[in-house]
Amino acid sequence: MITMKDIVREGYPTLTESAAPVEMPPNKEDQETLTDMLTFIQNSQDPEISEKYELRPGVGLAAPQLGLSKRMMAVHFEDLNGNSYSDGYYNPKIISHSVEQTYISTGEGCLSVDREVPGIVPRHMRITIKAINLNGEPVKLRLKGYAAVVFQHEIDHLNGIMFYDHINKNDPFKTPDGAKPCDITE
Ligand code: NB4
Ligand code: NI
Repeated sequence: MITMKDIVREGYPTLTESAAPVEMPPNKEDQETLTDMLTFIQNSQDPEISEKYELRPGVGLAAPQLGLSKRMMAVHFEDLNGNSYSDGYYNPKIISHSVEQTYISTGEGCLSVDREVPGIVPRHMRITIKAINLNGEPVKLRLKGYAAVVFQHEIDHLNGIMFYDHINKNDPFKTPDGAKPCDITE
């Protein structure tokens, strides 16, 4: 099973490189890795397992965080409307996005970053992605708000981008014009 010792931290080259596409159909090793990544996230949210194995909680993980420069990511979370997302994706691609932006009001963190980096991380409010899911099926997902933010954080890792690269250096808590937070219900 994946534990925190398998997650690389800042300075590890795969975190700032653009990852390579995964050959389709995915081979056994890639299927197992992506399945293990999804299991890690589920374990990290389980009070017993996360305590036993000292796992930091997460809602997503990307293969570059395991030192693997491959375009694979997994997510396991529920958005504010109770929609749950729990799957792995090969070669996810953002095919369109809104001009409107959003952000998590409390900022973002990352399992590969062992420090707090305060500030607003502007994200697209709506994105449409195409990908191959864990079962090998092509999927097209239209995502909004919190779900869109989680997928953007993971897809950024596939392009060597860290959440803090988006924070306004001069005014970290500046909210983008017209942007609304995605984690607070009106
Ligand atoms: C990825 C997220 C950072 C911002 C928002 C959040 C947590 C991560 C990083 C967007 C994506 C990991 C991957 C959480 C968390 C809420 C849901 C359910 C019950 C605890 C869990 C806690 F743990 N980020 N951690 N950071 N990343 N919400 N939740 N809760 O997931 O670095 O690239 O279990
Ligand atoms: Ni991250």
